[in-house]
Parts: sequence; C-alpha cells; structure tokens
Amino acid sequence: KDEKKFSDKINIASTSGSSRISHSKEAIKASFLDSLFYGIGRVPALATPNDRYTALALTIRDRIFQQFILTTESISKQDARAVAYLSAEYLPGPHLANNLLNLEITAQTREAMEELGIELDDLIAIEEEPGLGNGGLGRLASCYLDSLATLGIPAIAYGIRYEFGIFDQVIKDGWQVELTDKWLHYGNPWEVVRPEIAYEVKFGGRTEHGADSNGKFQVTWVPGSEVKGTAYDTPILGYKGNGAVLRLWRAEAIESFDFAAFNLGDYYRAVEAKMLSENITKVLYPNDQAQGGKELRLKQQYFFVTCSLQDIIRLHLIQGRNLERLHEKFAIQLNDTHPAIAIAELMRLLVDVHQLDWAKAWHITQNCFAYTNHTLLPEALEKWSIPLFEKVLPRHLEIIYEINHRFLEEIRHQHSYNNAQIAGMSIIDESGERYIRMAHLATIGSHSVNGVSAMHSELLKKEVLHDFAGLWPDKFCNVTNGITPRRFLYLSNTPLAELISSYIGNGWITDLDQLRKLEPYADDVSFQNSWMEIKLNNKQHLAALLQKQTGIEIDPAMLFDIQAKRIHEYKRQHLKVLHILSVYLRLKKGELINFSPSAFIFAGKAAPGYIMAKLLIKLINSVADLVNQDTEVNDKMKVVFMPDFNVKNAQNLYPAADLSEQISMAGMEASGTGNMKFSLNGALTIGTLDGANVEIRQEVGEDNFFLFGLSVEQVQANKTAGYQPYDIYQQNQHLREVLDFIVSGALSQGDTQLFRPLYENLLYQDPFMLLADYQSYIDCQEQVHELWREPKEWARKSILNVARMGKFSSDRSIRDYSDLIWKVTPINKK
Ligand code: B1H
Repeated sequence: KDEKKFSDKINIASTSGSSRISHSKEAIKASFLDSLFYGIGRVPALATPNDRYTALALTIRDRIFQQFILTTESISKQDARAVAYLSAEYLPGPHLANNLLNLEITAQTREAMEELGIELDDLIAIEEEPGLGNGGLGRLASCYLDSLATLGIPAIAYGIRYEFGIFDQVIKDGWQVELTDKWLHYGNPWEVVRPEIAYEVKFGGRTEHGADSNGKFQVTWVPGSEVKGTAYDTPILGYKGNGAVLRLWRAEAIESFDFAAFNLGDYYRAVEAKMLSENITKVLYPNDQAQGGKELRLKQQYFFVTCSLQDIIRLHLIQGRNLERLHEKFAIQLNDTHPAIAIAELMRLLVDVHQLDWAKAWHITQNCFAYTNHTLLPEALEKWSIPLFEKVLPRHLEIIYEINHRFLEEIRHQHSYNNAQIAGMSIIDESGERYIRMAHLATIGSHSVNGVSAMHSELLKKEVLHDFAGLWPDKFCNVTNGITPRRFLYLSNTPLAELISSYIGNGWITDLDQLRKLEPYADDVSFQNSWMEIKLNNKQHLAALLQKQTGIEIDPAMLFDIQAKRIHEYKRQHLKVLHILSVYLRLKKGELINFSPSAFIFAGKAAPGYIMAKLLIKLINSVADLVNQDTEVNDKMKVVFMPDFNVKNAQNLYPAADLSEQISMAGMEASGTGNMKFSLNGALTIGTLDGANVEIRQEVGEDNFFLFGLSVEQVQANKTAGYQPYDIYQQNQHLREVLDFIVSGALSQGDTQLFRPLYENLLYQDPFMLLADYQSYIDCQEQVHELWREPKEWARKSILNVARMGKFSSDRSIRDYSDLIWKVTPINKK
C-alpha cells in the first residue's frame, strides 16, 4: 500500500528531467566531488587514481540511470514486446569512454576533470574491462546490446557474472603464459547488485512421479543440491539516449540449505557448501570452439538459463499478464547452443511448476525461442554424455526424452522418414556412447534457426542441419553479423570519425549506409591526404604502444599488416608465418627488390590446453626474434606479437592497420567480425572466400579486396580427391625452403625438434590446407605490395572500403533480427 502511494507521488519524467542531473561541466564537476565524498568517502588529498576513476564512473552512472528510468517507464507503459538475449559470453569492453560518447558529454567531462587537475585519459586508461567472453561470439553479443539500446528496442541481456573472466596473456620467452583476470579486484562501479532479484537453482537428485493430493499427475524434482542466483545489472546506454540492461547472475549459497549441518554443529561442512555453490560462476572456460564435457560447464549453463527464465516469467506475471501469452511478450534468442538447455527448462517451468499441459507449453516454448548457430566445427558442436547429464539434470533428461519421442513420432508417421534419417535427426546420438546433441534440441525447440553470414547459413543447411532444413525450410534464415560503429569507429578512431563527419555530416553514426556519401571524395587529393595522415597518426600511436609493451620498435611509415584474432589452426596464423619467412629468405638472398617495408603484427590468445596454438605463438615470437635482430633486413621488416588481445587493445589495432589478414580455410570461419572492424577503419583486406569476407568483398567491390585461395567447393573437391600436402611440398621449391627453415634450428637456437610437430602436421596432414593456398597467398601479397607503391590508389581503395561498409553495422543486424525473427519494434520515447 505504501509503495502504491510512493509511486503515485512521483512523476518520473519531471523528476529525472535534465534540470536534476545536468550535463554541464559545472554539474559534472559537482557530481564528481559528491561521488568522491559521499559515494566512496574520500578527500582529494588521499584519493588514489582508482578512487578518482570510481568517482567519475559513479557520476556517469547517475546520468545513465537517468536515461534509463525514462526508457523503463516507456516500455512498461507501452506494454511492448521485448527481446531476451541469452548468451554465456559478453565482451563489453571498457565502459567509461563509451558511455561518455553515448551521452555526448566527453568534452565537458574532460574540461571538468582538467579544472580539477585530472587528466580524463588517465582515468579511461586504468579501467579493467570485463573479459566475460572468449572472442567473436562474446563481442557480437555486446555489439548487439549496443544496437538494441541505440535503436530503442526493449531488451534484456542475460549472462554469467564470471568472477574470473578470460585470462590475461603475457609472453615469457616467446611462450604464452596465462594470468588470472582481476577485473573485479578494485570493484565494479558500473554494476548494481539486486539482492531481491534472486532465484533458486536445483541440481542432481531424483524425480518422483505420482498423483498430488488432488489426484493430478505430478512430477516432483527432489534435488541433491541447491544454489541461489543473484542479479547484477549493468546499464548499457545506446547512442543518444535509450537503455538496455545486461543482467548477469552470480551463484551464491542458499543460507538455509545446509541448515542440518549447522544444527549438528558442523560449521565447516556448512561453509564448504557455500564455497562449492559459489564455484559455479567462478571462472569462464577459455576454450573457444571446443568443450570437453565438463560437469561444471553444464552447471554454469543451466544455472544462468534457469535464473533468466524465472526472471522472464516474473517480469511477465508482474505486469498482470497470462503465462499462456509469454511468447507474445518475449522473444528469447539463444546465442549458440550454450543456453540451449533453456528449451527443456522452460518446458519444466511451464509444465511442472506452472501446471500447463504439455501441448500448450510446447507451443509457447517453440514460439519464444530462436537459435543462432555460430560454428560448423565438429568439435564445437556441443553434446553431453547421458550419464553426466542425468546426474546433473535428471528431470531435464526426462523432458528431453519426451520432446524427442514426440518429434521422432511426428517425422516417422507424418513424414515417413526412414530409420537412418530418424537416427540422424534424433536429439540423442546413439551411434556409440549416448549423447545429447544440443544443436538438435535448439533446432527442434525454436521457431527460427540462423547462421551468421550468407555463406555460413547456406552451409548450415547443407551440412550440419541438412535434414532439418529439408523438414522445415521456413525455419532457416540468415542474419549476417555486424559491429557497432560507435565503439569501433567513432570511439576508437575519433580523428577519422571527425574527418568523415566534416565531409558528410554525422548521420552515419546511427545510419552507417550514409558512409556511401564518401565515395565522391575517394579521388579527392586533399581528402586522401587528410585520410592517410590520420592513418599515419594512428600507426604512430600503435607503434608507441607496441614499443612500450614489447620493446620492439617499428617505423610508422611501414605497411602495417595485421592479423588479430583467436589463435587457431583453421584461422591459419601459420600461413602468415610462412609468408613472413618467405619474405625474409628472399630478402636475405637479395631478391624481392620491390618489397615495401612492412610491420607484421599479430595478436590473439590461445586456449590454454591447445598445444598446437601455443606452439604457433612461440613460432611467431621466434620469427620475430630472428627478424628484428637481423640488421640486414630489419629496416625492411619487423614482426611483433602484441600481448593480451582484448577489446581495449583491439581498439588500438584496427585504426592503425593498412592490411587486414582474413585468411581462414574456406568454409571454416562462420562469419568473422574482426574483418569488418579493420575494413571500417580503412584497412584493405587480404582474404579467402570465407564467412562474411564473401559479403565484404561483394560490398566493397572485387577491385578493392585482395582475394586468394581455394573456394569451399574446391576445398571439398580437394578433400574428396585425397589431398596430398606432401606433393605440394615436393613440387614447390620455394615452399620447401620456407618449411625446412622452420625445423632447421635457425629459429630455435639449434633445436630442430621444437617446431617439428607443426612441420610434420603441415607436410603429412595439413587439415586446413595451408599448402594448397600457399602460392596463391604469396602471389596475392605481391599484388598488395604493388598497390602500396601507388599511395593515391591505395588511399582511394581505403576510402571506398569504408564508404561501402554500411551493411556491416550491428544496427542492420539487429533490424534483421527484429523484422525476420523477433517481430519487435522500437519503443517511442516521448
Ligand atoms: C564462434 C564460437 C564459440 N563460433 C564455443 N563459435 C565456445 C564456440 O566457450 N565455448 O564453448 C565459445 C565460442 N565462437 C565465432 O562466432 C565464430 O568463429 C566467428 O566466425 C563469428 O564471427 C563469431 C560471431 O558469430
């Protein structure tokens, strides 16, 4: 009753109006001091840099909440349909500078700080980013959240608040060493804990089937253990105004659960239970693309999924709505199969807990969920062994069996599928040890399945989900990935953004297609000069950073040739190494007269257990040592491995690249998004016809893209014909020299064994067909250098690349999802 009175008395629009929390320099200064004094209880004389950073973050957070409250009001007034995005990973990047940009208060904040004797950039620099993801998939989720907020689509993104995110990478003696991530060490001023938004999560135990006291058939799950998930909210501000929320769950012990142990005086057992509970959200699994069927990982997935679904149902019911209309109010997107257990869990919540009948529950479930696939790699397709799954989620196993049974009956009787087809489509893989195929569960339980680039979506239908695409052709669609132009152009390359705006206005920031207006200036000499001058400045900035990080000096006038992404054999960092060694050996022999001085820059983390990837890092650093110390060549080439690739470091790489390396074996990279980030910053791409490269090339024009290598069809034909890398090795003398050099000991103080596994793998297996593409790559690199000798032509193509990147805005991706899959529209905020 009191609450009702309270809410009646407050008019949100007038209360949180701009007169209350102004964006003026004076107001920011005053709020900053308030935050310092009353938010964290510090006086200026004793304030550490982190205190100053925290005070500013709190100052900005107030202003975000102000926008936020307005968005929330509009959403609930309009009873709008909302998106719930379920992802096990997010990589938001540092918040401070991005929030300033989105609030459009960077300039006055800088001045306010200056007047207090504080350098804004120093505060921006000390922020530890939340590394709650491995790579592209997690960053994509964050780009999408940025676009959802910017477009004003009601959205809530659910995930896991890992206490330790992706490890920090340092390089010792050329090897990757992993350090634990300390992102929460100094607190996190951007999040707000919501202790009252918490849900119970059960694990293990058994199920009981029988009639309840009213004689109604009822399944009861008697769990073996229970934990609690508590919500931690981070407001995500879109450009100029709207907000979305990132709600991350943290596992905590349920105080009452081990009450028995407490009463027996077994204090330690009770505390141990608490510790074990909290383990669930301790650490992110650092294995991009391959999971080992770990029990804790399954618990993480179920934990965040059930908290999120319970929250969605609560939000639905507090609006006074009927549960049977859940799918009308929520579109739930599964970011890969990591949250796919949601399909069985929503069925459990609807049938067991809320007592809906199965058919109704299934209708709601199928109409709520949509599934995005991000990979065709067999080792990344999630499957859970039945015994493990049953141990952790006994009730869900029963539900999955029921879903599967009904599905298989349907295809057997209504579609007359034969036994082989049925076995191939079953959720249960029974070809050996029995497994649950999560991609099948996700496909059957969703109304939409999409891939992340045109090519990947086609391959998905042709290969991994072939029979399902035959059964339900309308369920399948494509949404090509995108990136946010706010963070990846405006924020990280502000000088270029400002140059662009001074020619075509700033409409491109929220309508990236407007970059097309740059095309007429591609031949304009003065525009080209300004363009290349900015690039040079960015390269100077990166060179200084690399010098600080690695001690290696590079000349900003060199061609900056960059490959930055997860280290993986399919991405073929070693193909780049072969090229570098080929350049080195030819320079040493006095060949390659026309070679333009180049800096070869790598960045990327390897999964800690991926031995070949770690050996690749060692190889790159060994090549760097050799080349950088060889005075015969080191005015013409340098090699640098930038340590600890993360969003913050990436923001320094993309703006400084001349050439972007996108050289995966065709058919392997689902989309790639680094390719888009480089190109949007004016790098030209050298790449294969893989993932979104295909569409990038289409957009920017064949003449403005360096294409090499086998097509998917050729890769497949090669495989069928019995690919023999050794023959290529034998036939290509130059390639032979390069490969033999790797095991000559020249890179490893005489040790001929160190790189042998890599060498032999290439000669005798070469699963990613480096040797097949080698010559074509080397030849293509010659074309790159030819063009580099024509600075005006290079500048022209660089400008055209940027001008034609409109399609790759995550705003476009989110509009596609909204129209094709979610059927949601932006709220109109008054
Ligand atoms: C992508 C993953 C991935 N695809 C398993 N799959 C993971 C798989 O922790 N795990 O278990 C983590 C990540 N990541 C990437 O997604 C693709 O390789 C890229 O091509 C694509 O651009 C990106 C976003 O769609």
